[in-house]
Amino acid sequence: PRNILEAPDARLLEPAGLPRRPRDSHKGGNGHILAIGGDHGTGGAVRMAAEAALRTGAGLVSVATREENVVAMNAARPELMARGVNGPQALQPMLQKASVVALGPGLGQSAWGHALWTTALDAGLPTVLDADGLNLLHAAPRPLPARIVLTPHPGEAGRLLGVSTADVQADRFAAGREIAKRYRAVVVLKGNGSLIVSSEGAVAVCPWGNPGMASGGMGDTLTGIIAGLMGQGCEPYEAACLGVGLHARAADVAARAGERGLLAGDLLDPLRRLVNGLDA
Ligand code: B4P
Ligand code: MG
Repeated sequence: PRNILEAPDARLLEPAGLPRRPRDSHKGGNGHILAIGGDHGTGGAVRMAAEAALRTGAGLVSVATREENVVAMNAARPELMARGVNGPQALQPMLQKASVVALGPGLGQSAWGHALWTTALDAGLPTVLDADGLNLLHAAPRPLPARIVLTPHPGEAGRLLGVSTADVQADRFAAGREIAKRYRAVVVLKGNGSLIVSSEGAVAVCPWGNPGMASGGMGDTLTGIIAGLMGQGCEPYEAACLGVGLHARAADVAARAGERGLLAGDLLDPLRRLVNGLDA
């Protein structure tokens, strides 16, 4: 496989690719991310995506989730605007205020998750689709927004293609390209050496990251990072390349304290330094 460092899009993995923030920057100009997910028992997933979007520099981050998650989320991270939504009616006004949607972490596949999923996709906003957002797409194909990033791990990629996880891993380039083509989407095929595939089939490979990242919540964090970058003006492919690179490099910094026991939340501090171009 080709290494990103030899690929024409290598520069997109460099944080220097992030535009400098103007002096008169205001929160309204740095993206309003709406993270949607967090069914019973998986509220942590959507919170991690939302926090990662904040630490990537998003101006505002809202969370649409199950009512039961709201008190804890607001207490632990008051910068988040978390609301309990019981269905599409409650979600609509939140979508109207958002500029980018992060859809899927902890969403589940119940009637609740499905209803929020259809409403969010139909809004047509730039969207990062992950986790159960991808599993629902496999179960019930639906038109996607024009600006869309899909972030499957090999298991989710296999489901989207109707093949096994082993088949995906046997030819990751072919699998990534096929998903990008089928859904006219930017695709991040996660795993050791994550691939970023443009909707035209250009491929970049991430040379960073480590096995410590094989722990719960890592993928949710990546979703929030990519959404946060899109909110700050990056196009989907650029946001996906830059986001995967920042995520993996933040994990490499955090893993200096050991790969075993690395938590997704440990990425947030180094992520902030990297996104600002500081030595982590
Ligand atoms: P789920 O149970 O759906 O896991 P999840 O909730 O999506 O977890 P999370 O969001 O935290 O992590 P994600 O994988 O999205 O699915 C897990 C199942 O999927 C596994 O039991 C397995 O069946 C299958 N599966 C997943 N990855 C596989 C793989 N690589 N090979 C074979 N089967 C796989 O995101 C994790 C993040 O960490 C990504 O950004 C990823 O690139 C990174 N990461 C993980 N391991 C890494 C490594 N070794 N090196 C570099 N980066 C790594
Ligand atoms: Mg995941």
